[in-house]
Amino acid sequence: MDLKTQLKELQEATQAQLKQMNGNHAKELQDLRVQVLGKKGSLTELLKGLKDLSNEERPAVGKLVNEMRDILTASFEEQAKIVEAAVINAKLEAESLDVTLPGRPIAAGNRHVLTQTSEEIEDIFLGMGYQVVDGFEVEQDFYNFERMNLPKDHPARDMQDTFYITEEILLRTHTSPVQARTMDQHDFSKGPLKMISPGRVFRRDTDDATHSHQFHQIEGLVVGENISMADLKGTLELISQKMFGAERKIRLRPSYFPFTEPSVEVDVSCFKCGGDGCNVCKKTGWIEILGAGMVHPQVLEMSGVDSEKYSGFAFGLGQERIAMLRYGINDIRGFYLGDARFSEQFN
Ligand code: FA5
Repeated sequence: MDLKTQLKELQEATQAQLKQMNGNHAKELQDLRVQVLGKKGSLTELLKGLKDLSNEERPAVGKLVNEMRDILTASFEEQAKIVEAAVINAKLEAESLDVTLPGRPIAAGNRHVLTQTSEEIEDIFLGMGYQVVDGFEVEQDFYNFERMNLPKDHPARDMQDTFYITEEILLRTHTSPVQARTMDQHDFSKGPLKMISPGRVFRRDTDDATHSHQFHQIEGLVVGENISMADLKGTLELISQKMFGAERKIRLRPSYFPFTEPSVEVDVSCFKCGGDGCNVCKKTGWIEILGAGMVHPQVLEMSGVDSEKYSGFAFGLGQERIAMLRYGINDIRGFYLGDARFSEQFN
């Protein structure tokens, strides 16, 4: 085969190979360029044949070789552009956003079941003209105990094992100190005091299914003229019916708190069995929900309230207890784990 034909064939074969290359062949393109146009490539190899040509033929074929090199170089450049564009397009396609796709839903949280419970109870009391008051979680021994008629060394302090910060400062063991603080502020000549105070309290209790070292209470206090035990009973009956169903009854049992006299434990008729006895009410037909009583005259007097003229009732309910009964939650620790699967059930 003469040199001209070999050159022609090399051109055709190279261009045919180039045509097939796309974005996946960037490396092959480079290899082929070296193979054909490189220092030790096919074209250089063919050029060695020039020396065998006659003096007349050599210039024409030499010119042809140069033209061929230009043509092939141009072909390589053209194909390199195509391959490069294909590589860029493939990248863009892989990274591109389809703005017509529906958005991913953002997981919305919901209010904690304890927050829901306290807001529901707050709503009921706000509807009856109560104010909602905040208290201090870090409290003085003075308000937590002494103003609640529990002087130092009073044996009833043992009922509320306490986290002390100093001898005089502690984490409050109940929401009752808010009673003293609000009575101190209230002007009784302008009307009765009606308040509730929800919040967190702390006790050195051992955690188990029904006890936690921190839990939530809602304190209630009404002080005015002619406030009687009947008012307390009516109020508690109403709250029980709102929280546990219209047919609920309540029962008051004698109890003891140093800051109320008389004191009662309040039971609500079982919402599961209606009072016949079941596993929820431990076969008694009744479920204990809170402690309450008539405010002790001593507690009124310590706030400068005339106990001859004014009387009042107070109650303190455990929020976890109410939520556990309502929703059939059998372990109090579930409230504090921060597990979304727990919270989602009460959405
Ligand atoms: C009191 O704390 C009184 N201050 C309540 C009170 C207020 C009585 C006003 C009279 C007048 P007690 O210690 O029983 O009472 O607690 C009230 C409620 O808190 C209990 O019925 C219970 O539901 C809840 N509770 C008590 N200890 C724990 C605990 N460790 N974990 C979870 N809940 C608790």
